[in-house]
Amino acid sequence: MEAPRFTELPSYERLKQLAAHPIDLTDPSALTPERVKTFTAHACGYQFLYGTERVDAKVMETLFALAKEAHALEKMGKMQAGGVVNVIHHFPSEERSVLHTATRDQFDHPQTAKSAAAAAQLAKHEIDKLKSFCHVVNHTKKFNDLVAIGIGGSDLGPRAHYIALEHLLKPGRKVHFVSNVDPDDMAAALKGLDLAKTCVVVVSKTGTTLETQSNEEYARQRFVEAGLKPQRHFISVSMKGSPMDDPQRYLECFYIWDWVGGRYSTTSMVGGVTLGFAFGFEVFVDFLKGAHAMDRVALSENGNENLPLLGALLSVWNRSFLKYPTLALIPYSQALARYPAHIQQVEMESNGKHIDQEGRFVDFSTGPVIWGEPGTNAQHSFYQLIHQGTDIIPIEFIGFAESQYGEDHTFKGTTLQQKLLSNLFAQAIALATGQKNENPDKDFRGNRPSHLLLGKQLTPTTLGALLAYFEHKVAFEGFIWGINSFDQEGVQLGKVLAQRLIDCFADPHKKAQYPLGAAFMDQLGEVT
Ligand code: G6Q
Repeated sequence: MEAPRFTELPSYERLKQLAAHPIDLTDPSALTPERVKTFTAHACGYQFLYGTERVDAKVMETLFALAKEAHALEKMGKMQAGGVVNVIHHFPSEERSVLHTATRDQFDHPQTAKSAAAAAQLAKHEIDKLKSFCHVVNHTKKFNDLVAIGIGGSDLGPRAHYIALEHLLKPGRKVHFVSNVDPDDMAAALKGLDLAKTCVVVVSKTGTTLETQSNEEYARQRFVEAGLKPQRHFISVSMKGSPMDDPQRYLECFYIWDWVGGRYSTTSMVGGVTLGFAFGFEVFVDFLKGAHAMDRVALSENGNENLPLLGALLSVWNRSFLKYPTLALIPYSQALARYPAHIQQVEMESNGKHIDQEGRFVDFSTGPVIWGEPGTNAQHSFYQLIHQGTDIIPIEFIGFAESQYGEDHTFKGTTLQQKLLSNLFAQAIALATGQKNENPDKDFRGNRPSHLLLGKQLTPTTLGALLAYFEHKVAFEGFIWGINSFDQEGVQLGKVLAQRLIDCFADPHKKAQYPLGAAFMDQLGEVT
């Protein structure tokens, strides 16, 4: 029997009606201190404040009913137990388990389901290999620098999380990321490096991504030119049996598996090698612990604790019922400067889908556009549109009570950290309540929703929990919309056409077979 469409779920119509008259946050009696307290949930060291969203108790109750009707929690349970959730019924599809949770299911309450336990065992083997690798690097002092080559899911997560923990860098270590096939990316990364003391990790799940292969060959050539043997400096992270699973070419081969999606791979060796090298093995383990704790929370039936489910429900409310097309992710934390880019991929590649899991074209809007920059910088650039523009942009804020370095300065009676937090809280309030003014240019309409994930400090553990929060939030959205959040067919067409153009560059005679591409290529000759 076919699953009902999202729009056929019993609570859908009720939510549509409720969305016609959401709470007016500009009413002075609406956003009270009591409301802020009531609409707060907490787990894994985070307070989740959503009193500034356009929801009331009735809306929340109905959203939870919607999640129940969509079997969201059962689907999360099935996913973490190794069930085949990456599937489109009635059509050929990837038909796989989705078990990034197994990569960190190494601690308390491990999954007992057979496939999940077997996956966790495989992951453990790689974690043990990483431990030895980190030990050797520490004791031989062989490498100071690591060049990490990879793209998409093999780059964004490791890069964002490396930046997030840079304050913990081991003395003398540094990581340089190369993703773009633009030759300037590699040239800039290698500039000034002592290659004799440099390790290169090539990360590609498939081992066949052209950008990554091209960059690897470029880097290998530079090592050869410097009189060094690349196989003593290069390590790979890839699937068993891929072209990069080759001990002749690599000092070490780490493995991932088809049940870890690229954008969900940060807690596998895709992120592990980079984070372990940079910060030490123990830091990586703490990161895994944090992610695992949030994995457990995502299975909880307690709506006041299950932050990923709560985040997803607010997302579904804003997207499907209030019809807001984008969501800004604004961390008030410089360490999370690249986080929006990573979560942008996690959300947009997962939920940018136009069919549901039954293969039917959807009659509702799926994943929002995700974008963002760190606050307070963002306040001095695009916040004008957020406060007074004609589109309403919901915001997901992230903030921390304490800084990472623990160093600060008092200026005009307050610390920088206090100023940072004041700005964060003020924005959430100002966006919600607005401010009336007779001068329309100074009038703020308010009712611009946001919620805030507030933690004590950004540490390896809270960072792991944050990552898993977003991964599961995105998965819950997909479960509720009834779409497959785990494939990415949408990126294939562009890749295929790019290859046809690459073939035309290699053999200009082929241009005749691809006149449209040739028309673009011909313009190169017109550039002066
Ligand atoms: C992520 C995507 C995609 C992928 C890259 C790199 O979920 O599948 O971003 O990670 O295309 O792929 P490889 O790791 O196979 O090189």
